[in-house]
Amino acid sequence: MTALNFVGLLLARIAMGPDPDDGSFWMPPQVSTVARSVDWLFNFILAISVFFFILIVVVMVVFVIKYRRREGQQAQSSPSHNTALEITWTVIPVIIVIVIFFFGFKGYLDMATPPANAYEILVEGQKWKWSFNYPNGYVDENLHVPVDRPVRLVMSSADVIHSLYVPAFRIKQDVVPGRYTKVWFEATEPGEYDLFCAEYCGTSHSDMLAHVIVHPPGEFEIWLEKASNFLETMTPVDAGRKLFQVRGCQQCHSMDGSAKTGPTMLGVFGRTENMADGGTITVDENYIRESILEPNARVVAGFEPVMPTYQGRLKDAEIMAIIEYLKAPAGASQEE
Ligand code: HEC
Ligand SMILES: [Cu+2]
Repeated sequence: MTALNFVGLLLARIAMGPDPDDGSFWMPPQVSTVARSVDWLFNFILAISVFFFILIVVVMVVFVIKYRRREGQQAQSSPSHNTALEITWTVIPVIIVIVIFFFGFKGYLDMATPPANAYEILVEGQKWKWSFNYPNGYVDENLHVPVDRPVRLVMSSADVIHSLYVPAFRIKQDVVPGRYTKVWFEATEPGEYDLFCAEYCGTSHSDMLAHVIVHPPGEFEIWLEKASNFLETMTPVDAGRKLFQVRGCQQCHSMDGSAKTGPTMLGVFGRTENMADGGTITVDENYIRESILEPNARVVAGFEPVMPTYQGRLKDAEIMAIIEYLKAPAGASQEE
């Protein structure tokens, strides 16, 4: 974005004025039960900082001018001590800091303690894709939730540290390999919101995006039911294409012949591949299955062994669908 564009956008934004649905000038809309108190504390700290910044700078400038060194005047030795002044500038900040701590800690406790009846969704971060695992086993690339119902996310990472961030909900939580982290929220307004990875996690970190879809009352269950049936309602090739996209394969494997982090999947089936150990293989169903479940068993020459295992994460029927997709002629593969 050029500087001029940016200024243009900024002016347009100011001209539009405040729009409650759209958030404030620098804040996204408030769409969770905690958003209001987070913003309140943020604005409180901001106001205090602005107040003291102006106070200190103004006093500094006044003093610099008033007490500057002048021709023919002797510098005076400064008084060593002013008890009243020192107590004042200690006590006032202590009180402010205690108030900030009180509201910050109270907000933290609210955000760290999910209600017992929260709906649980398992989240997995991997380079560079989020997967959201619903209680019936269905996995989606976006976070779908019902409105006005507490939702708890239990999160882990397949590789490096990621961080789940939903600005409209004012929640952010690291997602760490080898342990589970949790975060919860209750969405207050149906709609579609952004979800980001907020921890730099490598080459395509900035592509690690998803949507949060907050469903109006009653519609979440209908969506889940319909979405979960994709293996029955789609052809294996279509289901495989969906899985290839939703489960993050396409972040590392292109369908256009170019190599990314992993080899291209264009025409992979039947291809003769040189392996890192010097041997060769011909790609068939069993080899693809092995590559998905034990990616490091045989590594393709020229690539790093960085593919995460999908053991326990993809069902047999899903692996079958992916194989069918990779077998399909290029035309079928390239369709969106
Ligand atoms: C983080 C990047 C990454 C992700 C995500 C990933 N892969 Fe891979 N994949 C690789 C790399 C790198 C290789 C080559 C090294 C190796 O063989 O382990 C590879 C190898 C393969 C191979 C063997 C290819 C050949 O030419 O012999 C297949 C098949 C494969 N992946 C399928 C998949 C599928 C299906 C998914 C999704 C379910 C997936 N990969 C997800 C990085 C990834
Ligand atoms: Cu990430």
